Amino acid sequence: MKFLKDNPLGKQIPIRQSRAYKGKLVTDEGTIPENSITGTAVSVIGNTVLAETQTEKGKEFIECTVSGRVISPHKNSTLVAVGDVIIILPEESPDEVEIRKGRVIAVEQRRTKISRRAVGKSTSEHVIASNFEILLILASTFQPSYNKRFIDRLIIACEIGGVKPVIGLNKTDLAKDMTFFDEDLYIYSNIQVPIYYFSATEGTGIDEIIELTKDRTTLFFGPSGVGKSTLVNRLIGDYAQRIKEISERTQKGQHTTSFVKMLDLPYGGRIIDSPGVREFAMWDVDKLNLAMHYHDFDEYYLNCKYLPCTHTHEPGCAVLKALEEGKIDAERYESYVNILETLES
Ligand SMILES: Nc1nc2c(ncn2[C@@H]2O[C@H](COP(=O)(O)OP(=O)(O)OP(=O)(O)O)[C@@H](O)[C@H]2O)c(=O)[nH]1
Ligand SMILES: [Zn+2]
Repeated sequence: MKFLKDNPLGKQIPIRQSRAYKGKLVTDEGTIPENSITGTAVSVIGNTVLAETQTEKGKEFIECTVSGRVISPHKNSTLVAVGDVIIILPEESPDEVEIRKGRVIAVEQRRTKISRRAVGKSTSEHVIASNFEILLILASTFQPSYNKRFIDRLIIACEIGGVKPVIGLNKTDLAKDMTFFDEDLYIYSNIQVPIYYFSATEGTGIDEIIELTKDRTTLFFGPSGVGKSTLVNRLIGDYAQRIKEISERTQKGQHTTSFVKMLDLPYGGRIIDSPGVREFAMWDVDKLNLAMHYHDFDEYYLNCKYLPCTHTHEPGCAVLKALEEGKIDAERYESYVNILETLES
């Protein structure tokens, strides 16, 4: 317990360190028992975490519960997210059990992450996954068609979370004319977001996806129907099915049809597969710093006459001027205003 020194009453008052999180006690510090082990959360369903650890026998999965007291540096945030490095206290179990059980006692600081605002709660962070390098924003040419505002939100979340965004446009086999997409997505190459064109069913462009994901951890994210499962199966095949079965068996009774999970790639590296998502409420962005995440506005926003400027109605706004002159893409500006309107401060 930390104590506050030199308080006006002349005696020591303990600083409140603990926070409650869905019935669990979350604290900043504590002691880690010697027999604990370190693992990575590969799937999280409710209070059950499937963790992967390295033992002398190789890779081992441990089915963990999250209960009681958990030591975590993260405040108002998801307690355990896929990708988190966790400290586990394993239960005593006979050697022959297929999957040992344990309890999550601590979560380490996240190196990178993708977060959105938790549904219905404007003050808490929902971490979709952590400790990975690339976000592959999946889109398709057709059924469903993509939404650039959604893509823009994810690009901002990447910048905040320290992750590199990449766009993957699937179902190129359905497109008669790819020049439309080249032009429509041109703005992203301009702001250094690479675009990968591929067809998960035909196999075209898959070598480039393999090269991109090799020896790294990549989160696959996009709306339902873009072909995420088809792509994952093409890259991994049987292994994806096996991890799904293990997760479903150990985490029985829970809603297992759609959950975030980390999978090994047979050629090295890992992917984090996530269920189809359409909505993405911004986390950790406010009205005054939003424009800084639109790098195509970089040249202009510091030249506005009045600062701070929201670039919506202010006289002498350099962003509005650039928009009028066609130097800023109208859809990108619309997407900026669209996010701005959802922010409370
Ligand atoms: N023509 C074409 N169809 C594709 C391609 N990739 C996927 N599909 C089809 O698109 C549909 C959706 O594919 P899924 O892989 O199930 O999509 P998903 O993103 O996993 O969707 P959810 O499971 O709902 O999250 C299926 O009918 C696939 O066969 C592609 O490259 N070309
Ligand atoms: Zn302005």
